[in-house]
Amino acid sequence: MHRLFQKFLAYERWIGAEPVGSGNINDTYRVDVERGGGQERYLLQRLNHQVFKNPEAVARNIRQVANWLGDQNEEYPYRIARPVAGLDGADLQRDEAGNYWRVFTFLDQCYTPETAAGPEEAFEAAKAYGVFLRALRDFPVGQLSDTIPGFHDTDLRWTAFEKTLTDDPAGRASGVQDEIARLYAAKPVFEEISRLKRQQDLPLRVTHNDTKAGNILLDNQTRKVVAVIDWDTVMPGTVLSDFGDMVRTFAPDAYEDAAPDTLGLRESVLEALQHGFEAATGDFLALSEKENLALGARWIIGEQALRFLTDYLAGDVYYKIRHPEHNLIRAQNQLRLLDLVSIFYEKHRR
Ligand code: GN1
Ligand code: MG
Repeated sequence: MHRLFQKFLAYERWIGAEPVGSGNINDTYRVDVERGGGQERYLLQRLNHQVFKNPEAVARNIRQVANWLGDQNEEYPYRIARPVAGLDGADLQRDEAGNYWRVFTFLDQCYTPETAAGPEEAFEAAKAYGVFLRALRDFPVGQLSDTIPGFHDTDLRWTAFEKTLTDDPAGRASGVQDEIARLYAAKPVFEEISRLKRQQDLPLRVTHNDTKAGNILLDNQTRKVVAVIDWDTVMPGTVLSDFGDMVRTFAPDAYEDAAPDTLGLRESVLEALQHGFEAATGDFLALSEKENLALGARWIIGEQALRFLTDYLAGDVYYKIRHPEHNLIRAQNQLRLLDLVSIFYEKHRR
């Protein structure tokens, strides 16, 4: 690994590399080196080029967004994990096997709130994701590439699911009939999103598209937001999915791969997310966006169930798994969460 890192920076001594984070796609390491007489820490990451089929587009997007946010001063008060260019000037460097690697500055003394977040942290995190959207609201959206084409295209996701179901390459379809039925029961949510998009009721904005709890860094001491990280999917989209992914990952009382039957919804956290998000975005979002945040939450939870179940049926080709039923448990967990969130919004109709 040190040979690879040498393509990015000249240093005196390699101290070591440790895997960090809980990403399902890329491989991430913390690297310590001695450089210029002191110890320095970086983030080294292999970008999964099966998932991100155009790695250069990802790197270009991230550069542009980092430059833009870096220029925003108090409009964007958070730290930026900046891409570190290689010695040849390119952000991406290849290894012998053809993998793509990149380096970012490391943000130290932080933690991700994942399931431990209380309402205060959830409020801060939702505000930060909102400030991120706000600071990018005038960014020329056409300058960003779709790093994963059709990433939140609900029609495309359903087509992929139904094709995998028909092909049944792993012979798993007969065992998941209940989950399939539950997904079909949620289809009206997806259709409503499709309809809003078709009618162009949702402005196309620069969105983050992976606003999970694990992509917020909080300060170990102050518990305030230090940074919004993982910009691989920052691209044109709708804010509904950014709100939705927050609800999906902050509001449940356990991880997305926890046993579904004991999963609970933390209503105070969900409400804090709503308030935090509105505090940052209330002055620029369109009414069609504000009115459909709850729909966004149900959509993204349903979509995630669909994606996990598709991957289970496909034989686990997309997400990293730790055991054969991992994707199935994840799908069941998301289906259960969808029920809980739908009941919540039914109760608290605005
Ligand atoms: C993946 O790798 P990570 O954790 O950043 C996925 C997200 C999913 C998430 C589910 C590019 O994100 O869309 O919501 O797993 N990223 C991609 O945990 O597919
Ligand atoms: Mg990600």
